[in-house]
Amino acid sequence: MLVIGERINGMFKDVGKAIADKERGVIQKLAKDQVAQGAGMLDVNVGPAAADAVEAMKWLVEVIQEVTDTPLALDSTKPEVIEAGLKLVKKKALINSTTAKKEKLDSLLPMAKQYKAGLIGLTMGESGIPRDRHQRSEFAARIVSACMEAQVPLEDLYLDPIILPVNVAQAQAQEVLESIREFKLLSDPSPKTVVGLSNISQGTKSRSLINRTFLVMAAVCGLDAAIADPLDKELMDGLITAELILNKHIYCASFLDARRKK
Ligand code: THG
Repeated sequence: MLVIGERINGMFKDVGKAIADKERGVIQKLAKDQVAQGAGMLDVNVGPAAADAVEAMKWLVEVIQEVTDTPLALDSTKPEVIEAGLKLVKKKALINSTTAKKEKLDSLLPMAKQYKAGLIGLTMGESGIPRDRHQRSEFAARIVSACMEAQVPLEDLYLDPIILPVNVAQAQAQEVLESIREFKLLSDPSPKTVVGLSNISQGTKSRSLINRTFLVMAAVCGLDAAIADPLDKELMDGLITAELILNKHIYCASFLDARRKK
């Protein structure tokens, strides 16, 4: 499974402050540490407070790329912020994200094509957050057909069923797991699937335990990628162990040491 490091997000106090005060070292350490602990991609989100989001995205992308060439997921609700990042990336990037709304698809699909970027499709539309697996599939199908029309390769599409916090929307977690299975049936080649893992535990105690348990369950359903915290060692060990049991790698007595990043 691809782990997309979630920590470079202005939603976190340390990162919000680093963006405001231009503290390169704070961002560069988070970039290096996440990669060292197993992130195959880094999410980059300037957060809600950034005074000039376009400038903040440019600064983050440049500062991160000075210390790693790990690909970046450009995370913003504003297409102009995403495009500012796309202009600077050295590796194939992931646009995070479009929704099934027409105006979002109309601006982000041509961007994915022009910059040869991957694309996350959040399965929500005009009516907002999906109610159940059926609405998720409906939005997913709209995103898949829009990609086909715009000639964005389906191999580049990651569908996101949208995880909600288990303390306020308990029944949704199972809907998300079913959606991960169902999205695979929408097209050939299948779209990939991704979740923003830490959403599930927002506002709860035992965050790490809830995140780790859900990630293992989602792995069984065939989840391809998770925006998650690779600095959570127990999360990463849980994932390695789930993938062992799913026969993704060969057992040996030291399977954890063998798969852990040094
Ligand atoms: N799907 C996609 N992209 C996403 C999400 C998603 N990007 C953002 C988010 N969801 C995934 N990333 C995070 C990052 C942080 C947290 C949750 C998800 C988080 N932050 C602490 C909180 O809110 O309690 C911040 C507290 C602190 O300062 O320490 O939980 O679903 N495509």
